[in-house]
Amino acid sequence: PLTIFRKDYIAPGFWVDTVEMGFDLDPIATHVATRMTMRRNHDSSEKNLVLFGETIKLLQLRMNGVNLKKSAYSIADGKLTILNAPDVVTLEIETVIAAGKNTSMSGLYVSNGNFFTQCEAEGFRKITYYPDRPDVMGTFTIMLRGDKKKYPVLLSNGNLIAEGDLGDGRHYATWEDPFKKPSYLFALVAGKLVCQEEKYKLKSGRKVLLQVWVEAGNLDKTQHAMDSLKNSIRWDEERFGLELDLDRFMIVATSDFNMGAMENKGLNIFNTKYVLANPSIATDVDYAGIESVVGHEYFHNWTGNRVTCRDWFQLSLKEGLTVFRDQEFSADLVGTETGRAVKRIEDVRVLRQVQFSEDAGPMAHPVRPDSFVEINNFYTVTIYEKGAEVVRMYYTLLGHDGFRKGMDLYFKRHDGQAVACDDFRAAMADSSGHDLAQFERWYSQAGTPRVKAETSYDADAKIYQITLSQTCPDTPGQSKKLPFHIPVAIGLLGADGKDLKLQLEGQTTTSNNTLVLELTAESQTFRFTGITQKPTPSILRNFSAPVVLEYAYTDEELGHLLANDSDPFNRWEAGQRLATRRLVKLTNAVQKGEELELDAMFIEALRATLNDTTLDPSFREVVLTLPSEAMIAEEFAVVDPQSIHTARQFVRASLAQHLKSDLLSAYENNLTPGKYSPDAVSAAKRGLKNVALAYLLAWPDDATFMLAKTQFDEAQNMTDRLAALSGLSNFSGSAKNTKAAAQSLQKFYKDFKNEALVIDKWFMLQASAYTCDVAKVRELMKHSAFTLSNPNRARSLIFNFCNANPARFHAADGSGYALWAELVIALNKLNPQVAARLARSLDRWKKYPQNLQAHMKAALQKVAETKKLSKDVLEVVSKALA
Ligand code: B3K
Ligand code: ZN
Repeated sequence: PLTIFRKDYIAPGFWVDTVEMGFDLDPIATHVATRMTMRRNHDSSEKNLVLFGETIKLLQLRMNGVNLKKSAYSIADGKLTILNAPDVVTLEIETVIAAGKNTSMSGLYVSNGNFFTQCEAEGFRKITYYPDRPDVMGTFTIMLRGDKKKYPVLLSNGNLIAEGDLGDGRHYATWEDPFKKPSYLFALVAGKLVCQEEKYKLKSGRKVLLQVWVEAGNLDKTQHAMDSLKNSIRWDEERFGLELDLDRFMIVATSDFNMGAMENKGLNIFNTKYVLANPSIATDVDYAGIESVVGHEYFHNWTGNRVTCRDWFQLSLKEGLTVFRDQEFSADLVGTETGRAVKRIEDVRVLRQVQFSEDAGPMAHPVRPDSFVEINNFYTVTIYEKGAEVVRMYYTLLGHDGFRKGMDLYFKRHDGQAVACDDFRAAMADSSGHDLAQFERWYSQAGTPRVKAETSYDADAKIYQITLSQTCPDTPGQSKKLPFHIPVAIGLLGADGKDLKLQLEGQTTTSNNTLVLELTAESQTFRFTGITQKPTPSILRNFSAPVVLEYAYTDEELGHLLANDSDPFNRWEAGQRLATRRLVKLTNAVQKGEELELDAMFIEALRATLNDTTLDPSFREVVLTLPSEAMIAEEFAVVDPQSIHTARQFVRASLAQHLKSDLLSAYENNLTPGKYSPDAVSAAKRGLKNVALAYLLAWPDDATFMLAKTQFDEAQNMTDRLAALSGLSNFSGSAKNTKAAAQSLQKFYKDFKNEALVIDKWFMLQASAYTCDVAKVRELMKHSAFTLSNPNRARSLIFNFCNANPARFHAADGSGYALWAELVIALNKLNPQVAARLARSLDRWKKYPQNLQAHMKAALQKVAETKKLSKDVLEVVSKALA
């Protein structure tokens, strides 16, 4: 398939001014009539008028009032090219779409009898022929026509300017979006929906209409999304001075959606998973997820919609920045310093576990890629989460106010434009005077940099010296990386655990706690003066850069940091380092058949944290949570998933055994009786209590079993119910109790069989349990509630098994990979985007032992050789095999 290169960017040959469209909605054949006015871009080397179109039938094409003869244009490879078009053009196009048969969930499609669209990145071309690229922006007026009974609600972007009856059982609605936008932000929704709505007063006093649209029966689950939307609007006003620019803002939920949500102008379309919540179906994690995704899509209204991307290589311009904004939004809403740190820890966990792994695999790409085959494959953790880290580094380098000035300049310069990552960097540099030239490499070079620290202390001179050196591994197509501009936030702890005063030799700036060092060379030495005792360094505070930090800490130093560091992130990090060290050693011991033992130092360090009631429960929870099996795998050149699992289970059981009474008290002391509330304080208590419960079940007896069983039976909310069920379904105790656990699982299904999002959890929980092997997955696939064609359901069972149950997925006989290949091939026919996501589960196949590699390679080849493979899947598997 064709590779598209960033260097080949050419400005569009024609601009679009206005677009008028009429839709006659019908699942079998939706007719779309489009009229658009265009004018030549004299600055472009593209002389032809080029439109894109895919999977649609062209009925008519008129230019400036005249039907175009077949000889006046050509259609090939998804492009319609009109030769010798005049400078000013009105095009009229009539197309037909078989929306009811569109299982790709891109373009116009039908879900539960309702129409939805998904146009990012290139779905609009499945609706009409159009210059479907983000740098072409037009003003859209949309008329929707459809059966009154089947499609009582007709929605599109912007403002409703007319509606009425058509007399033939149909009705119409006309929508006008006052802002020019690229086609990827177009949306329509039509069908049977109901809404919760509210008039909301902006800071400026202007009133706007907010709506959350769902299927009938779900109106008891929209309040949290509405609250999150109002919080988002207020936060963007307060933190960035950005106001909602529309009179009406709508969120619509659909259960068939390829990703989380989509920021279409004024008409955000959401996966139900990120809208619907009430205490009986949603967990604390779900509530937090809804808040952050509602925020994310809302924040796109400025970072993405008002200022958009020139081309898809610049995707991180809007995604990295908007993820940074939603992370800050969630952190600000929690409010406390520890709350912020815990949010940071959760975000860094995802980055390390998923993005670092992507960066080390065959799909590694820079934050601003140089090429792609299928753009939908590049909505990645690198573009999103690493992109957010890159934005966060500006924030760290320029400070709170400096960053805000940069944002202000960015909007001042680029409102209404389609721009590039370099334009954002220029705004940050020009507004602050900070030299950010070398910072460009964060956009152009892939791979996770490694920063090595070495220290020495000169007691006589009272100088503490730290040498930082950086390297970055080769990635596909890139070797010999140049040094990055890396902010390294550092503090030095004295023996009493307090921060020492920092003064860099030859510099005037001092700090009572943290200084940000700027590492720009391959290796640099920094000298702190006036240091009267040998300190313990706290390096990369708050994870100031997306790098791997290597420093030869002793266990004593880590214990000191875990007990005292004023930077809660590094306090947590110290605990993780202690744990990782032990997990690696124990994994090796498992492989050698040696006896396993957990040392007292580690157990006591965790006991102290668990019992320290001055610490926020959410912080104690994250310290107590061991690195995941996937994180431990990253420590090995050759990964042995079974041994990792055994070692980790051993550590969990040992901790449970030694900390039993402490865990029981943590459980008892963090109950949240009374009415459920998803607020941070109650959620933190539930989190700690449920982590304690999970540990207790790792060293089970009848009493802990009963504790879990009772929690399950009597739970007043989904957080507690699911946590108990998860503990029970991972339970390995007496036969009688195991049977009771299985009954709980059945009861859960019966109680919630009409709540799709809960049934997703039911599949998810089973798929990721160690008790679930390949045969069990196959059995679950036959369950009447399972279907591959709903992405949420496919993800809940299949993706969770392939990605979150490594010890079972990597079965020695290769049966996990055979299942994977079968499902990638099946999904490829239905939904290439979802198939390509699943295809990535074998990315890291070269990290496994020879026998597993052979099975994985065979599975990859089987997929690669499949006929009619989408370019989505083809790109992923061919890069893996390259
Ligand atoms: N911008 C969309 C993602 C579109 C994915 C297209 N395959 C959601 C978001 O990032 O907010
Ligand atoms: Zn986004």
